[in-house]
Amino acid sequence: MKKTALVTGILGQDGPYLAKLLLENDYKVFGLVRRYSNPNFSNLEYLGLMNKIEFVEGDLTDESSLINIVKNTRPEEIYNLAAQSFVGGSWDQAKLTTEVNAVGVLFLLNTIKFFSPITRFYQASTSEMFGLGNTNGFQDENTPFHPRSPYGVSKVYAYWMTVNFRESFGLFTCNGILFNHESPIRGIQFVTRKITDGVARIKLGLAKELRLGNLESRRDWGFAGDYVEAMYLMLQQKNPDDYVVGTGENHSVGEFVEKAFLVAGINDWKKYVTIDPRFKRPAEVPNLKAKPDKAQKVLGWKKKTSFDALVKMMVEADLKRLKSVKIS
Ligand code: NAP
Ligand code: F7E
Repeated sequence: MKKTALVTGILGQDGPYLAKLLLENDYKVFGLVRRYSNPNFSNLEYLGLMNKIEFVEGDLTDESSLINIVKNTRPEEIYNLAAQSFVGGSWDQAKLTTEVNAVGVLFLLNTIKFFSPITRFYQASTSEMFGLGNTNGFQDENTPFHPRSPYGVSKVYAYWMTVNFRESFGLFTCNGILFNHESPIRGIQFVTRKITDGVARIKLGLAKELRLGNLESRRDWGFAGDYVEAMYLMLQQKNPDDYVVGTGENHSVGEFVEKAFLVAGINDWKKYVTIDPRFKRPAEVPNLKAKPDKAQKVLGWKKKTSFDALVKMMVEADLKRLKSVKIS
């Protein structure tokens, strides 16, 4: 018998990479999609996964839709990847961010508790919860939370609810505290993809400049394809627990920009970059760097893709995509 998993956020960045891994492990994968007039399946198409997922319609803000889905599909594992995940937009849409990222997780946990208590649950927690909690060094499972955005605050609520349902009701619930992870299907608003798309456009003569905000902040960037393995491994353990997942090294936004221009063969990147205050945040998270020792020791997880390889992969993918659009 195939194992079954429900993946929320199946159309985002991580959903397709996780679905690919689950399918390779012979799972039947249900993917939760919101109702749209014109849904966008391009990320699943990019990984060649169309027709391999069974779609179920629902929304994290609608508890009855979640109950229906869980009762009908009885998944052994639920990976909750759905979120309003853009930090920069979370100040202007704080209520929506809270409803999806915090209350939506409570709905899912209640659904599991009442209708499928044997289901194992993965919550997509984030390094944004650390915020200012230890900005000089690294962050691990013992670092205090000090979120700096409505997004970070909403994720702290979901983190503790996930822990609380484990401690209160004995459910198998895990938090993966993942640091930034990127790929060629990263959303275009996030800084890495905005940079690699912008660089490719400049290289191909489709744009003259790239407008960015704070170039100083430092992130621990890894490849999404590596990180979904850690999600999967968490739900295969004997006991549920919470894990920090990252590469253990970080770089500034400016370093990412410089490297991306170099991949495209452009040395004088400063000629093309304009600082635009519109892209600066009311409160910034200046410095994130993971100490993923626990994930390495308990899960046996390790990053496979280097920073340089990640930047190269993303720039080359955007060049290829834009060239094909230009010709047709
Ligand atoms: P993403 O590309 O923004 O995907 C998020 C998905 O959530 C989208 O497919 C979106 O659906 C869906 N969604 C939004 N609101 C929903 C709702 N009300 N009901 C159902 N689905 C909804 O995010 P990602 O980069 O794949 O990240 C996956 C998860 O990991 C998120 O929870 C994020 O907060 C968390 N996380 C990400 C990172 C990272 O660096 N990528 C790091 C730590 C944690 P539509 O496609 O319909 O818009
Ligand atoms: O910003 C700076 C910005 O939007 C990274 C999400 O997946 O990872 C992501 O959140 C940094 C910040 O990601 C621009 O100020 C400069 O310091 O790519 P980002 P994020 O905020 O780190 C975490 C782990 C998540 O959980 C989130 O869901 O880059 N920055 N200039 C800029 N950022 C953007 N977006 N656009 C700029 O023009």
